Amino acid sequence: MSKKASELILNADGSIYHCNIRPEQLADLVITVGDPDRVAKVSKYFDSIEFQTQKREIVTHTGSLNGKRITVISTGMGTDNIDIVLSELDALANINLETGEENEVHRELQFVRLGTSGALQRDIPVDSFVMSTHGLGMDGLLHFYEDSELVRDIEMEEAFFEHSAWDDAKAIPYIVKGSTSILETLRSENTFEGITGTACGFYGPQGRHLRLKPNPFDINEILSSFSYGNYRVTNFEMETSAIYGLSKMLGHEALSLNCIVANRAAGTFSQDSYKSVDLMIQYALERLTKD
Ligand code: R1P
Repeated sequence: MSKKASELILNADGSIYHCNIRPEQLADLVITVGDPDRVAKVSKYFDSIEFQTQKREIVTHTGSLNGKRITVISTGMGTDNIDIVLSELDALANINLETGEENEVHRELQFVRLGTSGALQRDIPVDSFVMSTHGLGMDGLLHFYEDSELVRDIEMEEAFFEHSAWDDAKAIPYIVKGSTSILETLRSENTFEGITGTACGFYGPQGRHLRLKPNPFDINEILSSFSYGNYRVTNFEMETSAIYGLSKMLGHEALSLNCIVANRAAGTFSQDSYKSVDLMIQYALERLTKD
């Protein structure tokens, strides 16, 4: 089915509307980061950079390391931006931009988020790294797509509804599993694993009380006390559930690795989060590009 100009929007140079990228400028391995300044902090470790662009908060560098081609792109904060970036990168990979037709051969992308996050469990210290076995989305994005139940873990969702007595006035939570193969690539004695809660904001939606009282006030306790089999909720951030849900619906692999900059249970914050994030970047690049 071809697309109207208002649906699949291109810039004058043929690049896609928000990301400003043409298909040949996108690598199959895509590292996503929230902070635009983090893009150069990743690509400085590349052996070479072949392409750079920026539009709004979306900064992109494509290059290679140890013979592996990589695109690193910033999404900005939140799942609304993830909807834009993931949809446009998939279009670059799987739609003929001249005809608007879907390509006959599917091109699979691998998304690895290198983010920052707050731990919800006291035993996960600041400056440690957490991989998301699942994304637990409280942002509602996936419900705007038909057939999202095909990629969601419905049984785990039901266990969470029962545990949390979730209030219907808010977006219904959804749960999607991450890529097992990328998780195994990144797993070591230096990594923690668990369900990552994805919130639609930083303050009220993550239970932070400045002047306005959050509702529910105890969202962190609701999450940290939930377990399902061997899984527990380890951390809170703002992108993973949407990355997992869209990736899976579009036929891609995705895994989030977050550096813990705060421990919400202990009330602590990293003394040097820039250094910890840099160590996470080096750790991930080494594992993603070794044979
Ligand atoms: C909030 O400070 C931002 O930091 C975290 C959250 O998910 C949110 O985007 O991730 P990034 O450091 O990757 O942006």
